[in-house]
Amino acid sequence: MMQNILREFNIEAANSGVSTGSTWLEAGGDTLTSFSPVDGKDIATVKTASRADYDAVISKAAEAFTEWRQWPAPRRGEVVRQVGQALREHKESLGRLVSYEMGKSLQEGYGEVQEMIDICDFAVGLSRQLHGLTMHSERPGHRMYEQWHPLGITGIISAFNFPVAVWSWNSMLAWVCGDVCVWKPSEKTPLTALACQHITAKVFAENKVPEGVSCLIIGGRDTGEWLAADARVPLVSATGSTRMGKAVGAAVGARLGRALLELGGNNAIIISKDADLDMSLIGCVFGAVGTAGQRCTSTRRLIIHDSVYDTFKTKLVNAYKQLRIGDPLDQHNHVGPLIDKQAVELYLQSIEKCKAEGGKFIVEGGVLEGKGYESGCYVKPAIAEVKNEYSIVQHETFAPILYLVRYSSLDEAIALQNNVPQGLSSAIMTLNLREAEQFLSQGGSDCGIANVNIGTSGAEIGGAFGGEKETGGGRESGSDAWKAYMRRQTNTINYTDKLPLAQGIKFDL
Ligand code: UN1
Repeated sequence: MMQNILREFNIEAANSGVSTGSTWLEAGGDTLTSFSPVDGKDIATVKTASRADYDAVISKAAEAFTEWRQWPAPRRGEVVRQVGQALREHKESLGRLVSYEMGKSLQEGYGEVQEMIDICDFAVGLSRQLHGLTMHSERPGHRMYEQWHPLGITGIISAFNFPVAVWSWNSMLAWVCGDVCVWKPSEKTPLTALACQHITAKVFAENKVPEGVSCLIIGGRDTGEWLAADARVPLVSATGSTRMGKAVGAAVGARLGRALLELGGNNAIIISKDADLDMSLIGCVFGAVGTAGQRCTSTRRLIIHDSVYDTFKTKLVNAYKQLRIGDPLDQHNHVGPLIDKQAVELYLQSIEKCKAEGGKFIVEGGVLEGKGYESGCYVKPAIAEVKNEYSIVQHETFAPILYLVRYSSLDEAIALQNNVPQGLSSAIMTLNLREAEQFLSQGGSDCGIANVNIGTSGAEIGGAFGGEKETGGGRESGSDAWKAYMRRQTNTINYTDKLPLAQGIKFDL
């Protein structure tokens, strides 16, 4: 079955990882092998970009931009509409490939492709709504307004956990905005990127979109560094760890470029004394173990009111007993593998650090062995009772480890929720209107996403996605996130035969 899917996306045993659209370059960099954490097999190899390949791609992209920016935005939207259509046709196979290469459940693989389809639809509508404001000039016979123009090359650095959706949030918006995209996907998930490039290239060729509007450069850390340092790339949108984001942000900032950063989270759910505990349970367990705890929005901490702490803890422990861990392509299972053995190592180290700091595990972790677990990447979701200030709790571990903290007043709960370096997603489970409103108020959650009676993960594409503090401050996807992909120009037009100066300044010759 997987062989058919690879064939459907023109993926061979050995591939080039550098493309400007329909053209695939003879890539000159190292070879990397894509490994499936599902069964531990090597799937295919990809040749990465050398510096010369990278420069060739950027030149092609820059050339394409001068043409693409002249296309009317709704016409660009029409191309994106067709990309959405192609994704609908390939949803089953692309979702399966995501699940196989990355290890998330098949349902979540499909869900990821659905997010791509949704952002295409959103971008199509947006292509007729890239509007600015008009202002009243202080001078007679003058008109002032602003327009949004295409920016140029958008560099997209994406992570393994949403190997294709995050690229599409960026690229679909960037394309309707008139930008061209150069995508550096995670080197852990190159094949899903190749598949997307093939899907897009076909639609683009049918619409005579210039070569260079959709570029792919598979490579390691140095490729990301080239993008970050390159003044020809006005915007670099990067998703990944805070460590990576700090490096990208500093390099882009040093040349005064624009960085859109979507980095780590340390997301908490407050379980109030007035929560519907049964309903809350689903949100908490899915948030903590879904995608094996490898979403930026995964639930890392539960902050539970004293009066419901023991009851809710018992419910959690019972729920965890029912979790089925195994092949994510088998829809019977709830939890798939971690991305690779290095992630397993970090998971184990985090458990040890937590224990050393005094954490008490009420659901023990561990690596699974035996039939079905040959890849060595399957781990048990774990739960520990901790103090919020433990250094391990302050840190994002990309694995299914859930920390429990108790509280007695809502002010204390909100302080605990905010008291971490990251600020992505947050939630409160409560049926009490006063509590919900306090949590959402300016004195409440300090995160980019704050929910009531749903968990921290699973955001819809219609809202702006991103967070504060070490999460990086960027916003992607819905709302007015498109503005990051364009340059704003303020225009003042004088339609009189006088030239009055602003601020009443007199300057007579
Ligand atoms: C991410 O983990 O980088 O809200 C993105 C969610 C998804 C996106 C997560 N829609 O969980």
